[in-house]
Amino acid sequence: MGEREEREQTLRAIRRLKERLGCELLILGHYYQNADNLAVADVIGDSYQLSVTASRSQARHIVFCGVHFMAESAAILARPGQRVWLPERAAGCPLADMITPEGFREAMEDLASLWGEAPVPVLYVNSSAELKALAGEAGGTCCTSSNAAAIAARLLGGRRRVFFLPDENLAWNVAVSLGEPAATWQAPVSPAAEAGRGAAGTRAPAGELRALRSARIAAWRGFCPIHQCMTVEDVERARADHPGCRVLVHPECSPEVVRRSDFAGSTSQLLKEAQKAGPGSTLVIGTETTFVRWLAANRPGVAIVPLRESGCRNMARITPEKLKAALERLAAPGRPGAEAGEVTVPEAVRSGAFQALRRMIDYTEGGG
Ligand code: CIZ
Repeated sequence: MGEREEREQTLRAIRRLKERLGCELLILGHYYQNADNLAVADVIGDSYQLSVTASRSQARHIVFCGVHFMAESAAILARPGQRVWLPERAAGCPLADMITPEGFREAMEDLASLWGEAPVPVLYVNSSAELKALAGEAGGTCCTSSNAAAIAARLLGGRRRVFFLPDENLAWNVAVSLGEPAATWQAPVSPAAEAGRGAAGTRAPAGELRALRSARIAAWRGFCPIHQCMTVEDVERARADHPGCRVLVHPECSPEVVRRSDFAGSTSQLLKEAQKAGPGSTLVIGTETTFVRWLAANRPGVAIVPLRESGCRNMARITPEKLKAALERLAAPGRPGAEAGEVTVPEAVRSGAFQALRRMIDYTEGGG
């Protein structure tokens, strides 16, 4: 059997399983998923849209075609009795792994002493449930790239200083868009360690420390490898290769790349820009390649090309075969458990994490 025929067969099997499971099942597909998974998903969206959909769904089984933190967010927001499944456990997020609870606590304490007030943590949803719980318990909120600037503006307008984490580029891009002073937080080095390195005894050059003291936005030093690799040279090359093109990038790209682009926005905002583009126009898009190709396939008449080939390997782990296997386990008699890819969050973590996600949704939907 050819590859295409095999794929068609898998998709037919998925559709049969969906029919069997009926309204018990909801398949969520993130925009970075392969086109086959998106073709069988019930709802397609970015992580914010999908977490809101999950929170409103009545389905008993939510199968998340995305990465672990997204399924975890759905599990945090789930109603009693709802269960969330990830077809491949190893689908993680390197950015989410760039901050630990210890790092969070250390930075929060240090900023509180530098600023003379506790910062409000604004935690990107690309983070673990444990981090979300810490942010929620500290009075903070989650954000995504589609609402980060609005949430920061609201908090800063209430005269609070914010600590954005873990994506440094997003933090700086928000600060630039709001015209707010920002600085990246660095871990203090103990005097003993400094002495061992023969350094002068401060943790950062005095200028950097001054900048941090007067900043209203502090950033954690994390990055998304998919977007971090996009460069100013890529933008210049795109303009030379496609005269008259518009360059659209994701705000996880560096501020230099954003400054040289025509538009920066979240995945769903990039989609809207592509939908608005006139026939015959050319868009060069700096974000995850699978998504850019999906946009190109769904927007005939507009030339859409990636700024740079940069695919998310973790998203690609959720193949149609793995999705089919996950549905087979749900449709089989008996009760599937953790070994079948269930994503659960302990209650002690869930309550704080729920607060952080709920604040984001309330701020964004106008209820908070
Ligand atoms: O939050 C998401 O879904 C991602 C990964 C990016 C975005 O901009 O929506």
